[in-house]
Amino acid sequence: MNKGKFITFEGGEACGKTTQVNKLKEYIASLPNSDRFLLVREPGGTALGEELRRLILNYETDKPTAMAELMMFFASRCQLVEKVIKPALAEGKIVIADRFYDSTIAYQGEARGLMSAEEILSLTRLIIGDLKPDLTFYLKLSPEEAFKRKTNALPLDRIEKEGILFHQKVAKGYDYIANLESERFCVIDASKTPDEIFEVIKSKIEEMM
Ligand code: T5A
Repeated sequence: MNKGKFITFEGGEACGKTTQVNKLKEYIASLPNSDRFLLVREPGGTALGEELRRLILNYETDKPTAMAELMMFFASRCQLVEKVIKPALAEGKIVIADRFYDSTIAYQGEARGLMSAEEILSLTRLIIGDLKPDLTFYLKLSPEEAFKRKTNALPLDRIEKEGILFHQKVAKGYDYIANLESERFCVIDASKTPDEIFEVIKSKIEEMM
């Protein structure tokens, strides 16, 4: 039985997740109970997960098939959940993850066209059990706007290099799951300034605590 809380950040490329997670890190550091928080990222967050991240995002020699890619994301997630997230939640920590299974629904499910959101959710339950975020911040930004932000950020990884159509499907996948599990979603207009976005995030987290 979880005693802690599980918060995730989601959104398409360049929606500003890293910017917000960094702001949150600074805010948490200023709190008297900062050791109650744990920040992780996906793919990654464990030694094996970080190796998988390098392979998933930058391995060009023998590109994974869509299904192989899906399984690599799940391998990284499984390691992170069992070794880091579940133990931390059992200790009563607030775990904050930069991406989780909603990314798989949007990228592999919808954009790669591998399977439906419902099938990804079933697979998720099979692999990591019934762990589900208590709160998900979805930073919603149009792919067109995201592409403008990306022009200065080089080099791009394998997934970032996919075209606009792919990223439009990613957005569709996010909208679908945000609607399906609306009780845990906080949808934020990511075209606002970083400070405006952070105010929403901070007040939601304070409310939850
Ligand atoms: N993936 C991941 C899957 O396909 N399936 C999965 O199951 C999982 C878990 C992960 C990749 O893997 C894929 C998704 C990803 O393609 P990543 O490094 O985590 O790779 O990639 P992203 O999360 O996309 O990281 P990015 O750095 O691309 O985007 P961020 O973190 O959303 O954006 P950020 O904060 O770095 O900002 C991007 C730019 O925008 C500016 C920033 O200064 C920066 O230049 N910016 C703003 N500009 C204007 N207004 C704002 N509010 C701004 N906020 C930031």
